[in-house]
Amino acid sequence: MSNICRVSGDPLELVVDFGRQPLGNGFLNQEDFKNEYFFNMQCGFNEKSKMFQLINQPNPEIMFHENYAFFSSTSNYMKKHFYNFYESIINSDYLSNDPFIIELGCNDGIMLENFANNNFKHLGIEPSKNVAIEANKKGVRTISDFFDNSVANKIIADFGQADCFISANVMCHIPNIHSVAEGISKILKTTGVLIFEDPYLGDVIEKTSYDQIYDEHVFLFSAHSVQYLFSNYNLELINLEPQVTHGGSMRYTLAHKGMYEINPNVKKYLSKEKLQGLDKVETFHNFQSKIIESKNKLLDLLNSLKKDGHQVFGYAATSKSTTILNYCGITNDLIGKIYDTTPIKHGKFSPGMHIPILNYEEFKNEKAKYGFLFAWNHSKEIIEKETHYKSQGGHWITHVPEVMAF
Ligand code: JHZ
Repeated sequence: MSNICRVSGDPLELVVDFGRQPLGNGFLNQEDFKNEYFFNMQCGFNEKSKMFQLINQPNPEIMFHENYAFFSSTSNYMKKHFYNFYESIINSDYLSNDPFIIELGCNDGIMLENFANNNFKHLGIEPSKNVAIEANKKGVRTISDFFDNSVANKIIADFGQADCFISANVMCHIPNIHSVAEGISKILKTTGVLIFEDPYLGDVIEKTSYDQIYDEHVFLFSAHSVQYLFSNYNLELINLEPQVTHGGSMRYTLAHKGMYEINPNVKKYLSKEKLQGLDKVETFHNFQSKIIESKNKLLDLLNSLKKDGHQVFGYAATSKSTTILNYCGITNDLIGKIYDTTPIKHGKFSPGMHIPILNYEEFKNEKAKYGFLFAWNHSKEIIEKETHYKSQGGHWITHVPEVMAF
């Protein structure tokens, strides 16, 4: 275990401790219970880099492999979001006449297929082989690799430099971020831009959405920490655009220093972050207290429902649910099953607490009156889809922005 900031190299201060946790996406069969992988999930903060991060993280090969359980295209809303993202790029001033777009962590091609379908020169880089195969099937040219500075050299030699290097919900997964940032700075043309989005630290603190923290998310970024990190490679923040996705994300645009005008949003969000205390370690000690409060309220609610004879089910076996279930110690007498749309998860059990994952098709026969909305970030889409459940007297439970049943 190393408690050194991955960005500044200074010591990290321990701010949040979740104890022993399994892999967020480690859905498993019964015969694998005895060999299940656990690690000590603690978070640290460093006031120099302003980077909130896991103190130790499992090796990438343990998390991202040929059986990786997350396929991006499970949400229609996200498909639309990535189409809009694509449109904003092609309508921007950043592209040359024959632009080359690279996406880091393209998953099953949910974003790049928009470029591929419209004949843009593109390349996806995706370490999980099974999802990379799906992307290639869709006509998205994808290589399966972990991107870093040396892979950047190879891509430049084979394909040339990029106009636009994009990534969504990926950068915050990468521990060797310096090598990635260095690779990006050289892969970008002089006029090239890096545009990426990830769950935003400001939203996580505001909503106490601590379930955004699990093995895969080694960092939770803010404008301050992104600015600090990329300034080492002469890349400057030129825009910040908040997104509603994943419970509150931020889209960061960076370019070689001095190439573009800086949007006023950069100043605005940096000031807002100072007011919120995202640059100060005390904020994160307070965050730990709020997490404990949220956990206690959730357990009170689930225990009182159990006492009243209710059987609660879970809706969507998200990675986030792994943190809630294991940190709160929610056993299958409190939540008996979880419905999910991803075939690879069906018939398996949730990491750590071993709650059975059922095919979403069976949800239509569900009679229970309380369901925990583990995909609270997709609540608009889900509530619209499941009006039937509510109209028959069903209630959703959430812990964001506070614990409640509605
Ligand atoms: P969702 C993943 O997190 C993992 P997760 C990863 N680390 C990351 O950063 C984000 O995504 C981007 C199910 N579902 O999107 C399908 C339903 O069953 O919140 C999936 O199993 N019904 C890469 O897992 C899971 O939810 C539905 O109607 O927390 C995906 O959950 C919907 C919308 C989803 O991401």
